[in-house]
Amino acid sequence: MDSSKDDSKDEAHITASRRGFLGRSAAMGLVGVSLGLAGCKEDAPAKTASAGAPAKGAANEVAPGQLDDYYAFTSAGHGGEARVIGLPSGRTLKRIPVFNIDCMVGWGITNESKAIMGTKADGSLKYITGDTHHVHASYKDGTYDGRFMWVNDKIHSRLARIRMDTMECDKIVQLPNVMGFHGIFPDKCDPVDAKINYTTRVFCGGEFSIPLPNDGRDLDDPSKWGALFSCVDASTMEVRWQVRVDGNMDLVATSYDGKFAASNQYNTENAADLAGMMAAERDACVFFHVARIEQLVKAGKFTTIGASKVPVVDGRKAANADPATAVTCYVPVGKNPHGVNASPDGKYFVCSGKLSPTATVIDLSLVAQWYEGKLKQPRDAVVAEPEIGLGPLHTAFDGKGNAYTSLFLDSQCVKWNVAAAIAQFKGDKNAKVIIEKMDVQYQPGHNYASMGETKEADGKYLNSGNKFSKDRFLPVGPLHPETEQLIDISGAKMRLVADHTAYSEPHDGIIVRRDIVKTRQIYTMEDFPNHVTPDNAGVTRHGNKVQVRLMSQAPAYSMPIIKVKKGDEVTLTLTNYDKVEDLTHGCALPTYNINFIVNPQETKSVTFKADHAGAYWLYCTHFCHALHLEMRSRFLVEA
Ligand code: CUK
Ligand code: CUA
Ligand code: CA
Repeated sequence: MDSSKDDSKDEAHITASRRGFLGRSAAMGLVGVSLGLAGCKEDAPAKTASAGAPAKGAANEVAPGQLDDYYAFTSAGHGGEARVIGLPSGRTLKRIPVFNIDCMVGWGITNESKAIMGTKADGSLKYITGDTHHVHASYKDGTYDGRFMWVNDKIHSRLARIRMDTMECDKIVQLPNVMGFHGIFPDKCDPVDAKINYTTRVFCGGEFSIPLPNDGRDLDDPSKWGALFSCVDASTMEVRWQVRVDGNMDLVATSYDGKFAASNQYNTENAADLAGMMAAERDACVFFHVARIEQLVKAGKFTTIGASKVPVVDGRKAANADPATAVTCYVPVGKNPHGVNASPDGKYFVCSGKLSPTATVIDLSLVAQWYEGKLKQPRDAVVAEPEIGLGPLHTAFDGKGNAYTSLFLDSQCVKWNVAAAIAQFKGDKNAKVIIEKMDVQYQPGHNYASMGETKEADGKYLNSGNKFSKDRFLPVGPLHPETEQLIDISGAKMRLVADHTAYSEPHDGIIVRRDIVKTRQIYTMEDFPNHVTPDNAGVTRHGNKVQVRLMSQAPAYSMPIIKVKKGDEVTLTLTNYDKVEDLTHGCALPTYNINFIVNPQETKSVTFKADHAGAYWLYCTHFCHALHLEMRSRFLVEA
């Protein structure tokens, strides 16, 4: 069944928001949009699902016992984690805690995870919240190499790295002097040494302007505030350098040759309020010349900000007017753009207008020409600007020359042809730019295609991450889940093949072919320096500091009785001696907030004060054996 145009009520709402959007000033338009959403909720029939029933013999069918073809790695918004989903089935495979506390695995509870997350002087976590928007993986030869993923934290401006073999976070770094760290993208090649054809840098866009340094100065004068673009070393996870820009930075994209990173800017006005941020007719996509920035850093031509030692290069417009020395190039794009995406042929970046119904196509070779003094104006690097629909946000690619842009206000996905858009821009009136518009349910944010951000874009699936599911699922109280809609893009027409629920609120994600991901099933005990051995297992005391070294092997812990004294500072270390795949044990200690798991051959530890006298059953939480319930020890705290 075709998914389009059979929900008249929703159509009425879309028309209303269209009117609201176009018929008044831009500011009023936004008000119209939000009213439109509220109205829509009341209008929508609660019990009948609307358009878009999957075709018979659904293309997402993965029979019981069969494995998916793709992994989707997604962000989780203010849930603070990352997620792993199998596609096309939509099966949730894993939640990877990153900036959030997760008592299933003990993330934020064990000493090892706390060390990664960062602690205060008293050992408690520095932050317990996170806001992840963008997940991107490491590259080699223009495609994923299965080593790492990175995810941003918008609240506290942190970048986390996730190992793809264990799918666990192993490092987190905080960006100095940055607030609202939003877009990220790994580089795909070194800008100077083409032999380094793999990811060695991760670029991070800072969205909010703040006083630099943010120590109480200039509070009443936002015109003095600024935003920084940061480069993080992919292996050490240290911040290498930063660039101060005019305006803000939203999303980030990188070129396949490593020469450029770019970020779209919706606030070139440098405004501090809504009306001001929408004042200009055009905003920009700022292109960073990576090699020149690193030359300046090497030559010592940088400043530092406050207590941070990270080199900061000036990328503001006034300092970068001369193409011969510039490190930034501001290419004008449609009003308040959202999203910048690189086409898999390596030629173009596409910025969506958000407040303009257009997408701006920028030719990277022309940006390079501007830097060489061969192009008059940065705006001459724009080679197409097709009208594609209302509220365009993010663009995905199929590797066959087509782009798929999410249209938030129209609740649609528009498929358009990049070459046709360029021809139309040059004056070809017969160019057929828009190929198809498909309704999605509803208000899409990010979309992403299978392998779409690599040279191996395969044009099989597109995921539309929709911000409102409304009537698509059983209601579960005031907060509905979101919809991830899987669209088959392999044929001439787009075909909706599945609705998957998503717990609020994922933003960006990537779809990776399963053969690229090589996971590890059993840890190596020696990789944990604190692993417990039969020789050092037991209880040892130094003053009031007590080490409890415990081993697990189904269905028992190595000590049936553990005795400490009230007031002791206890460090409990647990090594899982089971070697069978998936034979994981848990460790919970009532009253003391201890709750974590140890996978086969893994070691974890916790430190706590034994401040309550009594008997506490230390028990296994993870079903491991027929005698799982019997797997417990007496933890005795003497008064
Ligand atoms: S942003 Cu979420 S819909 Cu943070 Cu990538 Cu566009
Ligand atoms: Cu060990 Cu359950
Ligand atoms: Ca603007």
